[in-house]
Amino acid sequence: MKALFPSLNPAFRPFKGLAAVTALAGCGGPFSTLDPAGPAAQSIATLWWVMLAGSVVLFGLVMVLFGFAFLRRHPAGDPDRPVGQSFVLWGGLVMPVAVLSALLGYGLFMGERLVPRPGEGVLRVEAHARQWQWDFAYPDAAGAPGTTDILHIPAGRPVDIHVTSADVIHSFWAPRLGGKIDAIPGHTNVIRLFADRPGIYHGKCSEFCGTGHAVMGFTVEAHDAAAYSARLADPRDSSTGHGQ
Ligand SMILES: [Cu+2]
Repeated sequence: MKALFPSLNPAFRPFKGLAAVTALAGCGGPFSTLDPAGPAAQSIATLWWVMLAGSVVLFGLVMVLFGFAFLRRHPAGDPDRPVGQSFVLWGGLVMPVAVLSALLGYGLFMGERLVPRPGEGVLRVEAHARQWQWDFAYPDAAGAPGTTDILHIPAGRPVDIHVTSADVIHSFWAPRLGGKIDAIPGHTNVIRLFADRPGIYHGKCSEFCGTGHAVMGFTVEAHDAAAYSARLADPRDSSTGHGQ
């Protein structure tokens, strides 16, 4: 940094560390998409890294061409002849179309893999959003009481969350376990979660839904198979973890 910015005012030096911390703050923590705990979240993290690499490559190529445009001179003896038509064609059209098409194709391929499709062993859970909490129901576990703001899932097994809302639009998001999906009144959307290991994971409403939006969080508890059945059978689990 010192070689790049030799004249940096000493008054601004403390902010270099602050800028680095700010830039890296989103890379960790319980809501980090870059710390996946299952295959769906892993696909999203991989897609993010590929998109970042693609954008860095494209930015680098544009900067090279930008510098090249400054250094290039008019052909000798013909100052009126337009310069760089092929340069504009290849650098301004062909290159970005090729790079962006590759990224688009990869994004569509990865997005297709995240679509929940009927399959063996997929568990169904219902998530009902309302201002400002999440109610979960377990229709595949007969007699299991519902839970509020705590979602129980088995680890090592795909779980389809059928998401809807009782009032306004919310959005269901457990970043370490999968993507996000809107909770829409009168409509049900489905998203598939998968936790590799038992553990505690965190989720949030990710669509502004009113004054309580900031505390509209939930916890996902992933259990091994035996513990999952035991937890759902225990009525004391219908507890409230509102605001977590
Ligand atoms: Cu919200």
